[in-house]
Amino acid sequence: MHKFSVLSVFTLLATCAISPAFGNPVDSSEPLVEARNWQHHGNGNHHQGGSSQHQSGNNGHWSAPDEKYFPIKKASVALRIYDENEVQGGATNAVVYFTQDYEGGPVSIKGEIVGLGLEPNTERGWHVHESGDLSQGCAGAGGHFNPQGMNHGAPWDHHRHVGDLGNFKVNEWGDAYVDNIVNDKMSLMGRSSIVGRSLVIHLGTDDLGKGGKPDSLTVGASGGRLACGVIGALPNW
Ligand SMILES: [Cu+2]
Ligand SMILES: [Zn+2]
Repeated sequence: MHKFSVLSVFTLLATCAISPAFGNPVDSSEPLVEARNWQHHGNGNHHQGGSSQHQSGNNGHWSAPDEKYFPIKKASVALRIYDENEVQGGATNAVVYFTQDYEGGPVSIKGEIVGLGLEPNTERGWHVHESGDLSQGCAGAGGHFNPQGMNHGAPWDHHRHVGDLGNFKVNEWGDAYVDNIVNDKMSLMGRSSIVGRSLVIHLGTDDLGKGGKPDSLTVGASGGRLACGVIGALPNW
């Protein structure tokens, strides 16, 4: 009995000594919570009113504002016609959109490749090229985007460049409308990200690597570069 009461005195003292130590983290966490709430309010008031309010209720942490930007789910490219004498490029109405619903998922492509004066009733090659520097025109786009070090191929080949999109069909008026194109090699984030690289529209038809020409296995013998643009990120809403 005597032993127990000594023990309980010790326990009592120990508890008193420890409890202020427990108090500290609780006190210091208060400003953190305030900062988080402030972050949500700032975001909600300036940009998205209702939906952000809803998210802060569900999450209550930093990730809600990030979801507007990460992962990147949408990107677009406005195409410009370049020629040797006009490095700035001529604006067109041609635009292509890329969407990726989740990281690691396929990229869907749709767009209106119009106003480029394409030869009617043909197929024309297009690819994502490795560089986004078009200060010297489409030549600055470099080679096909090829982070896996493979030969050029068709978009349905396993062995191909990540940037290989094959050909699109040009209608009788010289325009092309592409939709529901799905590519499972390219991405909008990570090692295979096409954001910040360029989309190039060619004057010739891509032989998909099977033409046996000197440049079939590098560029599909697609001919010169008619138009190009830098693929840029879009916010998720
Ligand atoms: Cu190309
Ligand atoms: Zn290629």
